Amino acid sequence: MRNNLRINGERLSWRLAELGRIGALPGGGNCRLALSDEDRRGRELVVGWMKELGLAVTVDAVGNTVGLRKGSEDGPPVMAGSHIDTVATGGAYDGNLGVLAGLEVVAALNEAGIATRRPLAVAFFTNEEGARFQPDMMGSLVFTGALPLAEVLSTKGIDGETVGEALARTACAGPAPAGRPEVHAYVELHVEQGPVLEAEGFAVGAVEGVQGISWTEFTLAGQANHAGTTPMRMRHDAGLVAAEIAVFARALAREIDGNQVATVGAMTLHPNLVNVVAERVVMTVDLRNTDEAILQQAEHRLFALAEERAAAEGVTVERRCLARFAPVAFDPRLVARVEAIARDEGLMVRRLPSGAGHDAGIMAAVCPACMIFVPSAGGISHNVREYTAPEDLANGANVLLRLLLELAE
Ligand code: HGY
Ligand code: MN
Ligand code: MN
Repeated sequence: MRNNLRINGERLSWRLAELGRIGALPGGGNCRLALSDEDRRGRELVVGWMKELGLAVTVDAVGNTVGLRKGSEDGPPVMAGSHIDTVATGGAYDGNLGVLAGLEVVAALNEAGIATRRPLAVAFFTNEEGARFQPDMMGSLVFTGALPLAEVLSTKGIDGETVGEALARTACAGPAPAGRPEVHAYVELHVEQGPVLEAEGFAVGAVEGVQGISWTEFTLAGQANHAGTTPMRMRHDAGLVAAEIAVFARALAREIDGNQVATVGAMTLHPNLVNVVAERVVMTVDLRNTDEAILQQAEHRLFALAEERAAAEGVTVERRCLARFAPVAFDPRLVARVEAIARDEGLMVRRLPSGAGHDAGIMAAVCPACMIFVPSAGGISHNVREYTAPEDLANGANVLLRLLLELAE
């Protein structure tokens, strides 16, 4: 009975589409920023499904939500999870797939009348994206005790509201204790968000780990002045230094090559007017690499460049770390199981690192963890055109089903 158990691909696609209607953007895609009203509505929908499936739902102080399916024995559950918050130009699959595929596994087990020895859990963690409140993976960091709750609650988002205020306004918090996780193993199904699987013709990725992440916010302060009357030699143009940092970040990534990536995603000039030399710029630089030592070198070179160019322009520079994660390796036994199950399903599978951060990278600190990737069309993500074919979604969910069943016995 267990061997030919399958998930229901149509129902999985239907749930993804239903969740995708919340925070839907006019031209397609989603905006459900963490602890926004849209996030709250998405949570209500998913918690409703959890309850329909007979799961006991608990919510902790930052809104991490866990649906628990009893096993024939008590003890730490086998957990599937991910996130349902999105970036402002998000797609329908990033995060959502891992949560809804977990619910699909529960539905398949319920329909087949299968009880597992260990309890099963399906979780979504608050603010995985880190787009509104930094750092990313904030919820799973609190869940695992890696980030103090008080520090998180006082964190101010890019729109000025703190996490604590947003939790109060949206009533997303709950009474479950945070920071003392008891999880037997954690498996996260996720879209690759990159081009590798599709370009090389693989159906599944057995993810070996998550690359290191460094998010830095630079505040550059120069002098507002008249664009027409101020001689070039007298300028202290924060906008110029910001541009030099951005150009250097790209050149640095190209020079280091390999897995090094660099992104200037946010930049705000003040007063941001056509005829005023920029007085102040707040900008972010996202550096990542699978190798921690190289990532540190990249950081040091970037910081030195920012200091040097700011001094040359008579601009001051302040730096704030928004997020910093060293590379994480997943449990090799689980990675091997993902690979073996995918092969047994007749699916082409390859190992690869994750370029994106994930809750699995945080959960790996407290229990054996792994990830299953399925292809992203065109390697596109954090973009409303994000897409993964229904067959790929179902393939990934069936690998998830089999691995969860193995771990729960
Ligand atoms: O930034 C990331 O890698 C993830 O999407 N939070
Ligand atoms: Mn994600
Ligand atoms: Mn994401």
